[in-house]
Amino acid sequence: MSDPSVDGIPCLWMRGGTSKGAYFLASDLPTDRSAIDDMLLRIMGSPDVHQIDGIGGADPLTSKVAILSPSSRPDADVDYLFLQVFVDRALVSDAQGCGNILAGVGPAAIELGLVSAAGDETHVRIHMINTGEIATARVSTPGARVSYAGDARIDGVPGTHAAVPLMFENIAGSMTGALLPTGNAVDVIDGVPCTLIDNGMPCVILRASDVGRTGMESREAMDSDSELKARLEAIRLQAGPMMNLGDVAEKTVPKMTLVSSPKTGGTVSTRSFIPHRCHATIGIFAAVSVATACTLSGSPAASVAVLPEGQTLAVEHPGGAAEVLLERDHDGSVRRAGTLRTARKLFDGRVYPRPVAS
Ligand code: NQM
Repeated sequence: MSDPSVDGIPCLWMRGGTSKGAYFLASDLPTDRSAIDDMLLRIMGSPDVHQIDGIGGADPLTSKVAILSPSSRPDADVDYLFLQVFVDRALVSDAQGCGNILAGVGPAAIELGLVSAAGDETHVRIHMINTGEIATARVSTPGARVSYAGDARIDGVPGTHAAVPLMFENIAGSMTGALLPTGNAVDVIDGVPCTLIDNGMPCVILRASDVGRTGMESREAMDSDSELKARLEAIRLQAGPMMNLGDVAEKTVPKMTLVSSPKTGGTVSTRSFIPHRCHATIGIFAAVSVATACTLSGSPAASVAVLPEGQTLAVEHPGGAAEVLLERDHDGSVRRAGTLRTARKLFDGRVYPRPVAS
């Protein structure tokens, strides 16, 4: 019988948007979820703040996994399960999706032979198992091969790459059952007005000024602000059950996002906690949820946002801004959302999990 620690497992290491992760075929992994989780911890090098004995990058943004398989649904081409491998704890969570890692799924599905390239641009319909929803990615495939070269630029990633436009439909209530799981645009928790919202990602959105911050603090300043983090965690633990997420002490949702007025001509400025570290940019579904909150009159986000004339909202973050397209119905509700990402294949080979006994 083959021993993965000795023989290795096929693995693509890719950047998806502003995150990095390991992309696997489900057929190359154990079938049992707890065996998968155990193996992923040993692949990433968790639990260890440095992930020194694994391929994880010692940051939640680079300790991510996509597992791909042939689609189980007629309206999709590929199934994508996202798993967040905790850095410093022996935990693997499927309690959220990831729109940045999603950007690599279309290219990876073609590279791994799950989807055939069709013309210069291949549309890949992705069933996101975590939320049960479908995303469509457009992948550049000149000559029937994935091309990562192009002139698209996203903030948080140096240089330019092939664009991977992503579109989402019906993502409201992705994990909580409703866009506003409490039915309110504003709930007050520990005296702080918050919007508990889920348009692709469960998020708690509050004004930075309501917790005594400007919202322009750097990622590093936010990460060392233990007083703020304790306050946000206390709000988050109360918001979890209110959002139908149960006890969220060991979950990566809801995300906590501080909003303030835009500083560089965008719609709103953010600092997003995912949930215990400040994001270097912002998650894609988190950005869609924040952008949606900006359209809810009376909400903390709407009170600081500057809404554009058109459908594209720029969600500012510590590394620039993420552009979110919101297509709204006559009643103002969001029908479709989208964004533009890039992705790149970084390494294609075999990965060797730490042996079980060591
Ligand atoms: O919200 C980080 C990321 C994410 C998630 C996180 C994401 C999303 O930037 O769709 O992309 O929220 O943990 O990879």
